[in-house]
Amino acid sequence: MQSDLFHTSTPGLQALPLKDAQVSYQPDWLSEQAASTLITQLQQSLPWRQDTIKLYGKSVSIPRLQSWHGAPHCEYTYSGLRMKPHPMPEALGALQQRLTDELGAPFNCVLANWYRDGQDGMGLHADDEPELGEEPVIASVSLGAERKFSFKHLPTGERTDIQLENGSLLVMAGQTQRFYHHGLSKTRKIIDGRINLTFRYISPDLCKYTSLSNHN
Ligand SMILES: O=C(O)CCC(=O)C(=O)O
Repeated sequence: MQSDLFHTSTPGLQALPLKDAQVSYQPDWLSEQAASTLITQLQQSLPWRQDTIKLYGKSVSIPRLQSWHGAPHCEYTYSGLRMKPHPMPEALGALQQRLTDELGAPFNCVLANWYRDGQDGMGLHADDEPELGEEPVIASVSLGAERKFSFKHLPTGERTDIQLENGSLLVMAGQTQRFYHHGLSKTRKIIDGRINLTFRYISPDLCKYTSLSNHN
């Protein structure tokens, strides 16, 4: 369980009022300038791919590009897709170190998602793969176009939407993955791109498990 280590009192991070969850948000974790420079750099340098996953028995292309980076043991599986990590690029390693220092929680891998425009998105899901352990701390950095991010409270179906701004940090911890699904809805109104970086920690002891979760 990582949440005991997580600094909820980190200056700049504000707790969001979501019951049964530990979610906090900082709109300006990176300056606008730093976020704009970084998105261009990552678009040009990461080994982006559009993967195909099995969903309810059918092969479908996921509606975004992605790139998985981290320590060599950090293999990650979702919806039948097994990803071997690329090495952590310097720019992402620097963000990972800053998050570890500020939040007091360890991180050793990152999933980069590139939503090319509003018609790319991610279906509702929980980051509850066994290799992430119980009560994972997930630190999510947003670059580029502002997008609506939704939480669905599983016991009641209640939805909470928040706007994820350029340069923002969203942290999900505690029982968030147990009580909520989260996702990024599609919209025709946005034509600009967005990159999201979700930093996670995979324990070397847990990475042998295979994930059961399904999302597109
Ligand atoms: O793009 C986002 O903000 C969400 C990414 C996400 O939910 C995930 O990587 O599991």
